[in-house]
Amino acid sequence: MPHVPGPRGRLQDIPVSGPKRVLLAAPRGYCAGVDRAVIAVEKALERYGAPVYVRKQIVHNIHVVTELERAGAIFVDEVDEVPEGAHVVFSAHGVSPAVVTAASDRGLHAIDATCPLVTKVHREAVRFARDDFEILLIGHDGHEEVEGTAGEAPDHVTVVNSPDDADRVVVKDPSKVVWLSQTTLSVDETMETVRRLRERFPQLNDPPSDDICYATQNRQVAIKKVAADADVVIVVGSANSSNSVRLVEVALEYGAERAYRIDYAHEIQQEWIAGAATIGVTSGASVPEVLVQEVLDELAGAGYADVQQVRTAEEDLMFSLPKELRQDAGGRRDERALGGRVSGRP
Ligand code: 10D
Ligand code: SF4
Repeated sequence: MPHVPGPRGRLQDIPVSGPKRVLLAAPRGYCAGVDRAVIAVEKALERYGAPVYVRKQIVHNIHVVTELERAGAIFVDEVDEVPEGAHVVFSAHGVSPAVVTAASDRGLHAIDATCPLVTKVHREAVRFARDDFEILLIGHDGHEEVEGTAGEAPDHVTVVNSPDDADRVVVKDPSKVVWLSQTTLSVDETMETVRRLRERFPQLNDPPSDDICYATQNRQVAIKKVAADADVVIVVGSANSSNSVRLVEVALEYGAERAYRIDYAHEIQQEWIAGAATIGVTSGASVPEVLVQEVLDELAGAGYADVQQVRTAEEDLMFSLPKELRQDAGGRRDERALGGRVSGRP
């Protein structure tokens, strides 16, 4: 079923003390890695025809996945579910070398849509493991990105889930330890985890550069500013989207009385906005802008038609497509593959 916006006018326009307004965080929504991964699936469908298989959700957004399914993508959990010889796209969150090998053993044509900023963390893991460091990977156990990064050097990596985990983790040689992280964590919580690790292991090494990516950081900075002036914050993003869920937590920590995550505008409940003069709105890095627009329309119907954008950074990063898609069928370089499309960008 194609997504159709829910009925308008569900929410009532109840007066509050003072004028009603929306503070719309910017940057929000699609990051460069998500844009590239979604285009990669679209291009693979265009070039090879349906079906194209995708290992795991290409990005953690139910709307994106549903739309790509309608276009002919088939999402699977593991490569052994893909028919031999077929095309398979690896998701933006990355894969371990074991998955690459399993795909190749099966004769699959793999298209690697791993975000280059995730690949950067993989390379760091490989390098520190080669130099025989013990790697404390701060991230959420079971998240695809953490599985992929840890899989680069399983004998050297220990996952640290939380600041409390930092107090318990055991290392063999405290003089040769480094921390790395998942790209989509809360910056503040990660710094607290590092602080506690360093208390226990003073010789702890830092990553060569930030592992939490620019998009995650920018969206957190923007929602902090919005939350300070908002009664309620609404975050558009799916439940399994780490960076989206972090935005709810950050909003609550930085002054919003209430904060909610939704996939679609019709999920907004009347009681969430009751008495609110200012509603903050943002969206995770895997969320198309059309879903935010639907939220703004829904809120406008409840009297929140005054939308003020709060911008804390400009973003213009774009990644070229996965190398497997950069040549056209005749072996020529596909110029359309350079950069990303602009639709869906904030
Ligand atoms: O759960 P998450 O925040 O890592 O992923 P999502 O697909 O929501 O956002 C894009 C982030 C990626 C692909 C990890 F780098
Ligand atoms: Fe890449 Fe960051 Fe987007 Fe993840 S959130 S896909 S690391 S740019």
